[in-house]
Amino acid sequence: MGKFPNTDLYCLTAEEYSNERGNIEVVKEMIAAGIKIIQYREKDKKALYKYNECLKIRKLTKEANVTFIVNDDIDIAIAVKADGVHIGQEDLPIKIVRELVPKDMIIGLSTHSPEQARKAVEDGADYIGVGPIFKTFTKKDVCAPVGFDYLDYVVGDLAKETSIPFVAIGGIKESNVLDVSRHGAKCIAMVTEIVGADNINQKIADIRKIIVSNKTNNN
Ligand code: 3NM
Repeated sequence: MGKFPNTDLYCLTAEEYSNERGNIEVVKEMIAAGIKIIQYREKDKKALYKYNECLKIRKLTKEANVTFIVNDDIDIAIAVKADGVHIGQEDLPIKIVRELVPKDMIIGLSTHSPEQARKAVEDGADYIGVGPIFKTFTKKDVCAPVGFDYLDYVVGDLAKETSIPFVAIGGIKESNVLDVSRHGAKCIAMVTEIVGADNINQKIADIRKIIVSNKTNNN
């Protein structure tokens, strides 16, 4: 099983929302801003194109000691020696993915309900995505927002039974991240809010200030 890093922000690529910037440029900016986990997520590109981009991102993330996760494509994740792969409810079962990947590879799973979270734990996922917390247009086939009810379940009841890391995702912005943080999400994922920012470094710094202010207030 792979080890999920202890970090506050989880960034994902989405070139179509990146203000004309390429994924490599965006990833470099994320790394320069101190991001510790990056997922390559491109639904509509061809395998060879994705493989070539992932090779470059693998090199950049390795040099910076950043965890690199590939969305959906187990073969590309293995081929570029990514740290992990992230899959959805309609992809191959976790147990099968575990048989295919190197033994220390991180396997993440998107979940949208308490039942899916419990099954992910049973099946041996290394971390789960919890969402969509708010409405999002970035993931095309996602279910309706789960709101805070599902996040509260993961932070509360599920955490009593297991210590599986989780990442809150879906419609999270600088303007609502404080609420997500207050509900107990320690790691928060954002796509468009970060890749679409005019200044990625500044956006990440501003979001981090908000997350830290919540931690400070709780102490
Ligand atoms: N997964 P944005 S929502 C990739 O709920 C993804 O599993 C989701 O994009 C889930 O931050 C989502 O732009 C898209 O709303 C999140």
